[in-house]
Amino acid sequence: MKLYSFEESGNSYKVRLLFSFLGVDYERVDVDLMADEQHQPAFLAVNPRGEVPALVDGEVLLCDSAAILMYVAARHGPRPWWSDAIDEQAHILEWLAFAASWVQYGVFTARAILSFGISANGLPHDYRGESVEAAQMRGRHSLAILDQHLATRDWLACGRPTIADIAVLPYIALAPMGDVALEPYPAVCAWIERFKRLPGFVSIAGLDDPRYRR
Ligand SMILES: N[C@@H](CCC(=O)N[C@@H](CS)C(=O)NCC(=O)O)C(=O)O
Repeated sequence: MKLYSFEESGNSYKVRLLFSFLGVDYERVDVDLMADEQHQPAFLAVNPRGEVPALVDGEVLLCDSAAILMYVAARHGPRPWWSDAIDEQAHILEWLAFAASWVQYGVFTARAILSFGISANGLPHDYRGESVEAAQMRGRHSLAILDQHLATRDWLACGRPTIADIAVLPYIALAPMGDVALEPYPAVCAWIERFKRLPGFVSIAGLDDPRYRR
């Protein structure tokens, strides 16, 4: 399997985490987002969306982290990271959707603006019309939702670590890079620490030092 990825991309990191947890070898192709390689013809021929991650597995091409997580987890499972039970699958999908909406347009966007000096996807990198305050507000709201959910459970779905946790955790744990503090959310902080102790966990720049800037 070939993974198109960028070192500091949290969405790419999700897939690298799953590969590491599974102990699966893969070929990694770096796409430099800061040099705009994602918008050059060579990469657009792979992923017309101009985004990483993208995964190629034989004839299969997948251009979204949620789809890639599901595909890889199912191929190497379905348990523990995915499931063969339809109710568990639906609960995992609830959180994959949360990652692609609340998280992407909340803490993801605040981090992109403040730590990378760029706007979020779909806009030119130098577009300055996006509001960091709105992204931070949405980020804090999503943290409150998560904190309430995790106050009575260790993992987001199915009573075990799944791709739901892998999809949601990275940008939440990186929220301080967008000046969104985690301290007011103790259940979220405990979940992040639990996740870091999973065998095979790998880190990303900014996780332990939120002052990290591009
Ligand atoms: N829905 C996509 C979003 C992927 C995404 O946001 N990718 C970012 C990096 S984390 C990207 O490639 N941005 C391109 C750009 O900023 O031009 C997914 O979950 O994979």
